[in-house]
Amino acid sequence: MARGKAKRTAKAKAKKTVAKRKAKPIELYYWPTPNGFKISIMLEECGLPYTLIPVNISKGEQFKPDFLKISPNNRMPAIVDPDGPGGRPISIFESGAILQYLGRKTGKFYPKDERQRVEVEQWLFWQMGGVGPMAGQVHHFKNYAVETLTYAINRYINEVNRLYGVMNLRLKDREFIAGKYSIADMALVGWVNGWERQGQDIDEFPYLKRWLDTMKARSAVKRGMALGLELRQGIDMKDPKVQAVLFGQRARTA
Ligand SMILES: N[C@@H](CCC(=O)N[C@@H](CS)C(=O)NCC(=O)O)C(=O)O
Repeated sequence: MARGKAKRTAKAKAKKTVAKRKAKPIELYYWPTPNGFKISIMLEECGLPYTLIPVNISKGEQFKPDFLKISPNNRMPAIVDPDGPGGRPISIFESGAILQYLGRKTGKFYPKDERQRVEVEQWLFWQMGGVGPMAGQVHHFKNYAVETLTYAINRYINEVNRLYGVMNLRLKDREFIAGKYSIADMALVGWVNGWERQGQDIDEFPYLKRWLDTMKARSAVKRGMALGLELRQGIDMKDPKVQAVLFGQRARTA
């Protein structure tokens, strides 16, 4: 085959492959909560095609054997990327790991430069180990627990207050938590947006408030945080059936 023609054929083939790749949506195992929003926001920001697979955690769908194969910790979010490394499917659980994967895959919102990457990772892990779990405990003891445990409520409200203070100071002289907009901001926004339910007053934290407004004005963030909200309508977290599924879980042996 003539060289020019061979080149053109190779180019056309490559184009076809790209088109094929684009056509394979990422499967998003999801329920509309702050942890779920992290991934819907990232997918929206990157313009990646995805299919929504609801995991109704109030009904125990997180314990379905097929889901546990993807997410052995019986928690959403999780993803399956049919076009993973080497062109083979990959499944990922843990929202932080998913954000990093999507950041590496797309080259977006997760800088390659080591210093900038470390900045992002510090704040991403700070969210994963701090803001998420602590705000989650406030939600539990303040809003869901059938017993009122003042000590527990105050302990977690205070810890979230401390964390918001850290974030507020950090944002005093930078627009986003790691400087430039990144996956760390996406990990935080769904949680900070719940400040009222967490017994906080956002006016105490002017820089954090400014950041939250900036975040919520982004159209991908709006779309990400609106995804599937209708699914959880009418679910009462104090319903004993829901509480039996979600609270008091203990080790499973199989
Ligand atoms: N560290 C996990 C936490 C995920 C998580 O806690 N997900 C909750 C909803 S926000 C869940 O799936 N709960 C189901 C259950 O408690 O059984 C992550 O960031 O992905």
